[in-house]
Amino acid sequence: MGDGMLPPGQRLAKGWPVSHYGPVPRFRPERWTLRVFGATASGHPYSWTFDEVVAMPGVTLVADLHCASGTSTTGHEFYGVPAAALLDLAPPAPDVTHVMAWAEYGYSANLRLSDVTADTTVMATHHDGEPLTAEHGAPLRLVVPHLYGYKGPKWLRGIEYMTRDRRGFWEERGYHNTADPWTGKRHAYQEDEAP
Ligand SMILES: Nc1nc2c(c(=O)[nH]1)N[C@H]1C(S)=C(S)[C@@H](COP(=O)(O)O)O[C@H]1N2
Ligand SMILES: [Mo]
Repeated sequence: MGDGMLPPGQRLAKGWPVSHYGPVPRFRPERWTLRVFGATASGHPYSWTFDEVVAMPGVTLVADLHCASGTSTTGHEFYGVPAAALLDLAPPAPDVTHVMAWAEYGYSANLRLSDVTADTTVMATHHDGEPLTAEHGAPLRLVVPHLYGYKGPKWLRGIEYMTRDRRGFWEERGYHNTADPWTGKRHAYQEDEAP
């Protein structure tokens, strides 16, 4: 949004707190790949090294982040590769409706295909002109500013194309499957219909 408005029930945090489940992984460039797999149009998986990802055309995005626990941080400037660009390089099969975004240690978040192709959904390498720090998701973090923070995996390693929806890490643990912060609905029991 970037206009100073916060979603319902959110309060502004001081600075940029670090919040995630589990340890911060160490980046090993020689072992690192970004994979696209599952229901690709070609039937084959795709894989890129980190150097190949950073060579893709990048965009700058100013975004606010909203954690479902009730804190928001505003005015982040992210630089990175639009997620839509990756979908152009590795097209999904026609019946793909959702993706699972996978991170180190098995963290995952399910997204509608339309969340991924949104022009504000970016695989960020930089924040406010500096490389992302490890605790904020280096080397690659999915930024999905129109959804609660748990839909944006730090330490992104893969995109799985799915022909139907499946719940990710927090979605399996009682958090809302859609995660639109502007509805104020954080929990699975507030879902209108079974996913
Ligand atoms: N890999 C991974 N990514 C994650 C999480 C996590 O536990 N593991 N937590 C998410 C949640 S709930 C939030 S609110 C944001 C917090 O990002 P920050 O620490 O940069 O503020 O990271 C998201 N990405
Ligand atoms: Mo969060």
